[in-house]
This record gives sequence, structure tokens and C-alpha cells, in this order.
Amino acid sequence: MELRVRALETVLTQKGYIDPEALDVLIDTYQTRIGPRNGARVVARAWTDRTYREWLRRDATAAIASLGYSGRQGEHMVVVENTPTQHNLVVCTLCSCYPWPVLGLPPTWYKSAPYRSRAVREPRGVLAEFGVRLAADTEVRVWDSTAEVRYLVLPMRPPGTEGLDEDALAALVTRDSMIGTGLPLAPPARAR
Ligand SMILES: [Co+2]
Repeated sequence: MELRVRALETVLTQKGYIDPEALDVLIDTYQTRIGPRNGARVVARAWTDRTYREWLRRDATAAIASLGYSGRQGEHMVVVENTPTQHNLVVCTLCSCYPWPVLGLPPTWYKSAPYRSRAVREPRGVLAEFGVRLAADTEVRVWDSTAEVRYLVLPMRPPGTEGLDEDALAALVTRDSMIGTGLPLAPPARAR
């Protein structure tokens, strides 16, 4: 795969369609500057600010952009909220559509054929492999990303986090908890 990508990049460069330096800047930006910490800030804000949470429900793109996170692959954001009765899981069955401005670049497994097909066919099996066990009466809802719409899961705020501020809350929000293949971390013992 790496060889094929390099060959493609060489051809496109020779034809003058891409500038390798611009490509490097883009990749570096999403790999080192933009990543799941952005999404974690969104979630932590939603956990502490009811007005912001309602804004997210109404117009996630604008609410997320208000924190400074916007741009390509995040033009049309939808936030799906986990509740005791519904767990949300995000996939792109067709390719690897992913909300770059809030989560950075997608993990390899997200782009893999088995995840893309099994997330739809047997979401509970996939969740179990990620170590996520849900109550039997929790419904699993699978959201298929497209070039138009990108989803961000708003996980449930973990119990025992009442005294934590936004920074401490954001530290509990994992990338996978915003894709739906994970849950937020438990708070450190002294905070409980
Ligand atoms: Co896609």
C-alpha cells in the first residue's frame, strides 16, 4: 500500500497536480496539530454547559466551529448523544469518511474492510471486541458517515465526575468514545 501511494504521489507530482510540500504541511497539520483532543473539548463543554449541549443538538457544525474547530471533512457535523437506552456507533461503510477537525486522521481499523462491514451487521460483536459491554436493553444505533455528513458521538458523562472542571473532564474523553467503539475513562480515584 505504501509503495502504491508513493507511486501515485510521484505521478501526480510529475503531472503538476499536487505540490508535495503542500501535502506534507496538510498531513503534518492533521497528524500533530489537529486530533481527538479537539473533540474532547467539545464533549467536555457539552457535559458542563447545557446551553452549549442544546446548540450541539441543533447545529453541531456551528457549535463546534465556535470553539475554533472547522474545516475540510467537518463542514456538516452531526452529534449523536449516548443515553442509558441508546449507544451510538459511527462507521463509513463506503470508505473512511471521518470528522477530521475534531478527531484528526482516522485510525487504521476504522478504514479496514472488516470494521466497515461488521459494524453494521453485528455491532454488538464489534463493540465486545473493543471491550465495550452494554446493558442488554441498550439499543445500538449505527451511523454511516458520508462525504456530506460526519458524526461525533457524545458519550455519557462518567459517574463520579461532578467536581471536575472542563480540563479534567476533557482528559477522560478518548478518541474511541467519540466514535462509539469506546467509553470515556473513569475519573482518577482522588476525584471521586
Ligand atoms: Co467514506
